[in-house]
Amino acid sequence: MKIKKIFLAGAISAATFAAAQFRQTPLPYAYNALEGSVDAQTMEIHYTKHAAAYVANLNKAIAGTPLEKESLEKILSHISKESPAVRNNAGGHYNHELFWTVLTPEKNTQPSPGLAKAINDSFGSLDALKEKLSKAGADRFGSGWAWLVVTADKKLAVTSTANQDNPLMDIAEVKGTPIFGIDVWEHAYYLKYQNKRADYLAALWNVTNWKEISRRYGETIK
Ligand code: MN3
Repeated sequence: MKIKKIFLAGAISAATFAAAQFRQTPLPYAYNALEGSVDAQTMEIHYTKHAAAYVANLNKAIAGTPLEKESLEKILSHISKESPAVRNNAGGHYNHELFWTVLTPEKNTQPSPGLAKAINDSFGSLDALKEKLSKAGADRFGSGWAWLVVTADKKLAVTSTANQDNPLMDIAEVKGTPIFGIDVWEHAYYLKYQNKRADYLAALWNVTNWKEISRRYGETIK
């Protein structure tokens, strides 16, 4: 989310507003809301330390550059021309803002009829899609993300990226609009699951927000 710079006629100096172009959206649930799948301590550290650092470092990296006037999506679209600091932190901010919204304490959310049909057409079944996404997350060596994306031709695809890269970046192997993403950095699961990334991935299906994923799908295929 971008904050518009507001300059009050001489009352407050421009410098007061020079920082904090991008900011974190408040977490849409309590730190302990996903207990059972994601423990409260992990959620709190993840949101208030890791994700907060990405946005702070992004703002630092773009300060005084033309990127200050661009949307996050726009920056990601030409990331190959930017510094590693912009790449890592713009990606990190985008990815986490998405991640919080595609999880929910609400039980048994379901894909919309339109998304359910697209999933069946592309993967055979919802279970087959889950298996493919979990495998993409498990197979990602080191840190990164697994993604469900809508490609330019409006098809669904599963992909994975390293570090804080994502499918909106011009350097991505598989490009598309992410509608679901799974953080497989150790910071996302290590306190509760230690080395058992597969257990974390399996548990996330209990808190997956299919309502929000369906909303994003609908927006993307418009
Ligand atoms: Mn993370």
